[in-house]
Amino acid sequence: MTKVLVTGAGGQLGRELTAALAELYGNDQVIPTDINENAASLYEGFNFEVLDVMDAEKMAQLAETYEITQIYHLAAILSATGEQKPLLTWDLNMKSLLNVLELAKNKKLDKVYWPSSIAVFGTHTPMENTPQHCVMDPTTVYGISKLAGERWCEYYNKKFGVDVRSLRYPGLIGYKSAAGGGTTDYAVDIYRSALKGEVFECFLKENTYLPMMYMPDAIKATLELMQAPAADISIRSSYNVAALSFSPKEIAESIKKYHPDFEIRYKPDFRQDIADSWPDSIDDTTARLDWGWQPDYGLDAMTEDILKNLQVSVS
Ligand code: AKB
Repeated sequence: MTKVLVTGAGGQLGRELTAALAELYGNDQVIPTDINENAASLYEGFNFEVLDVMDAEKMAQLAETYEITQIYHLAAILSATGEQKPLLTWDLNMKSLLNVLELAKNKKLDKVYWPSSIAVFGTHTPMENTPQHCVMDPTTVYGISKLAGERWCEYYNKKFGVDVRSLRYPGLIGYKSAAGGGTTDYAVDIYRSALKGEVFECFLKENTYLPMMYMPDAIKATLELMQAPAADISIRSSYNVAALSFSPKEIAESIKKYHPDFEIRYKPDFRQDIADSWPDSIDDTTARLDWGWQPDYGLDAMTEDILKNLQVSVS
C-alpha cells in the first residue's frame, strides 16, 4: 500500500501537492511535514509532523513509524532568498536531498519525488527552447544546488536502483497560497495586486521572458511522472517541462482584459540578473515522448481562472 511523506508541506507547492496526493491515496496515507509547526493548522484530519529536513534521524524515524513507501521532498530555499543566505541554502538543499536519497536506499522505498528547476540553466545555456541536454552553468546558489542535486539523483538511481523522479519546474503560479523567495514570484503577486486595485510594482523589466506554469498543470505533471511505469522514465536527473512563456508586460495585458484599469510599474532589482540568466522558453519533447506530458493552461485561461477564484482581503 502506498504511504507518502511530504516535506515542505506548508509551502506553495506543498499545500497543493499534498491535497492532490490525499485525494489520490486518502488522508491517512499521506503524512505532511514541515519545519514550521504553524503548518499543522492546514492539516486537520492528517497526521501532520514537524520535521527539519536536515535531521536524518527524525526523517528515518517517521518513515519507520508510518511505514512510508514514497517521499515527496519539496522543502528547499529558492533562488532570491538563496542569494541572501548562500551557505545555508547549499547546506539545506543538498543535505536534505542526500538524507532522503540515503533513506530511500537503506529502507528500499518504492519511489522518491524531488523538484529541480529551470534555475539549473545559466548564461551559456541556449535561451530559446532550451534543450533537455545542454550547457548548464547556473549563477545562483539555488541553481547550483539543484544541478548538483540532479547529478545525485541520477547517481542514486544508477548505483543503488533508487526510483527517484524529478521535474525542472518553471515558475509556478498558484492562487491558493502566497509564494515566497523566488524570482518568478512576481507572477503570483501580480494577481493579488490586481484584485486589490493596487498599482503593481514589478521587480523585473517589462520584456523579461521566463518559463512559467499554472499550478494545476504542475500538479498534473508531477502525478503523471510519478505514476508512469519505471521503464518509461529515460531521464533520472530531471525532466524539462514547459507550459507558458511570458513577460511582465504580457501578463499585465492579460489581466487588463478583465481589469482594464490595472496598472503595472517596473522597478528592477537584483532579481533581474537572476531572471536574465534563465531561459526564455523550454523544450520538453522528452517528457512528452516518455510519459505523454501535455499542459492544459495558456496565459489567458490561467488569468481567468485565478481572477475568478482568488480571494483577497482589501484593506
Ligand atoms: C524561483 O524563482 O526560485 C523558483 C524556481 C524557478 O525554481 N520559482
